[in-house]
Amino acid sequence: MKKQFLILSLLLTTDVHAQNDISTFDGTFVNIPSVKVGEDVYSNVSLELLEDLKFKVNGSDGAIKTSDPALAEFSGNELLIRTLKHQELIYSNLILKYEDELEFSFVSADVPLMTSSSSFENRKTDIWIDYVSVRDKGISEEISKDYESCICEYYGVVYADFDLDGDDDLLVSTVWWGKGNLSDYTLENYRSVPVEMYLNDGLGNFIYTEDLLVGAPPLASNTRKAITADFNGDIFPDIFLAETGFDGSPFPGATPTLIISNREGRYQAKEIDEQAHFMHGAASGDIDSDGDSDIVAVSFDGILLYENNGIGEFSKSKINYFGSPSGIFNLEVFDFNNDSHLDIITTGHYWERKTEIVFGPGFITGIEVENSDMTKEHVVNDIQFADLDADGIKEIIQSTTGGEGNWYGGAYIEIIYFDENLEQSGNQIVYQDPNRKGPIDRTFPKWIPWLKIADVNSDGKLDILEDDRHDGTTLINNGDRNFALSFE
Ligand SMILES: [Ca+2]
Ligand SMILES: [Ca+2]
Ligand SMILES: [Ca+2]
Ligand SMILES: [Ca+2]
Repeated sequence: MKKQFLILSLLLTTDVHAQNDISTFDGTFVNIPSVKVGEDVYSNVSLELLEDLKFKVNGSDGAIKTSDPALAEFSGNELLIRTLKHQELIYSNLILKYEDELEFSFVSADVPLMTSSSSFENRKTDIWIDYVSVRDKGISEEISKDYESCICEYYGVVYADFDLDGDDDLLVSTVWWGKGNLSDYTLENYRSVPVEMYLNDGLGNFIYTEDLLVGAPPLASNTRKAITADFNGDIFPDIFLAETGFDGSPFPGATPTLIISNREGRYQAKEIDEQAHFMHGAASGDIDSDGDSDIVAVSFDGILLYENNGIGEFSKSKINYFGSPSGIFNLEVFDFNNDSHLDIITTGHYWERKTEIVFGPGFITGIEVENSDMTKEHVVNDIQFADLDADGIKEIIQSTTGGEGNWYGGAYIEIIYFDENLEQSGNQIVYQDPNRKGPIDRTFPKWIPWLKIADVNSDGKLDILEDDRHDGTTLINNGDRNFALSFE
């Protein structure tokens, strides 16, 4: 009996440690590790469920005075519980109204969009927007003035439910290009620029906000790719920016930026690497299968692995397989061979280095991907994976543009087919415009930085879209590997 009790209390202790920083509901009791009441924070507040969605305070471990953020907040009238785990279900923004005699009644709660540990999965969203028009004009003019920048193009766009109200919000990270004609693009003039957060009002409008940020918006240095996953395991989606820094000789690089949530769902920048890297791409996923989201990044210093300890602290190593990173500029992390281990897919200057799929968990073997003759001299900007022809095998869908001699000239979309043994079985160029013009104030969408795979006409078949809706490049999947091109 005694022994059983010991085991039970050990289990409970372990459980409390593991669940330490998340509010839970076990069907009877709500446990909230920290509740802010005025200037006090109460720890381990327990509420018992009574009838009719009423709760009664069951006890707590007492209060300390602290300005630390807390998981819940009591205003005197209402108790706001920001996140709550009940078995596998997650609720957010729970509001309980104070009745009296330490009793509360349930008012409302949200169900947040789920965040995968895979940044590739987190690229998927119902939203399809024009990158430039979604930005708040006042804010882009202010940044443009304060930072002497045209901010005429950008690649850092993340869709995530930052306020956990069930719809995707946006984070946009622009780049500094001076006046835009490169006349003033020097290391001396070069600036980092603030990121912009927009909340979805549920009606398709994106409202600029700094309310979810601790202090001023973080500055970013030429963000080439922005990714999202919940790196610290608190349900709020976090952001990692792969930044190149000044994009010219001597390529000094930049320290990569993590924008991470606290207990109140407010965000701040955190340095996870004191070394500057010229980082052109990144993706995240649970590379080491320990339950958290690790980051793989391509840099001039190699293909880097930032291994997460579960609370958003990372240790860096290099993935030796790739050797010199020369020619590699973009990557994704995806389980290509369906063995439930994530694989790393690298690409970039195809003529220098072919696209490679390197298999996890060991990352000691890989296969090369053959481009069609038309795209062998190209830069591969983005790779997507989807089963477009419904044969149960995923295709690679890639966006390419001109390489040496015709840098970033033209836009192309190519599908690469594989058979059941993962042998490459065909290439298909589904879109090509070598002279694509695009708007005069931007260098894209002359080329296509990001693709989007979605069933845009709701016929059950996945279509290929340009992620930036400005031109709205659309390839409607008619089945049988037949695609019809249109523009929104
Ligand atoms: Ca939202
Ligand atoms: Ca988080
Ligand atoms: Ca991991
Ligand atoms: Ca795999």
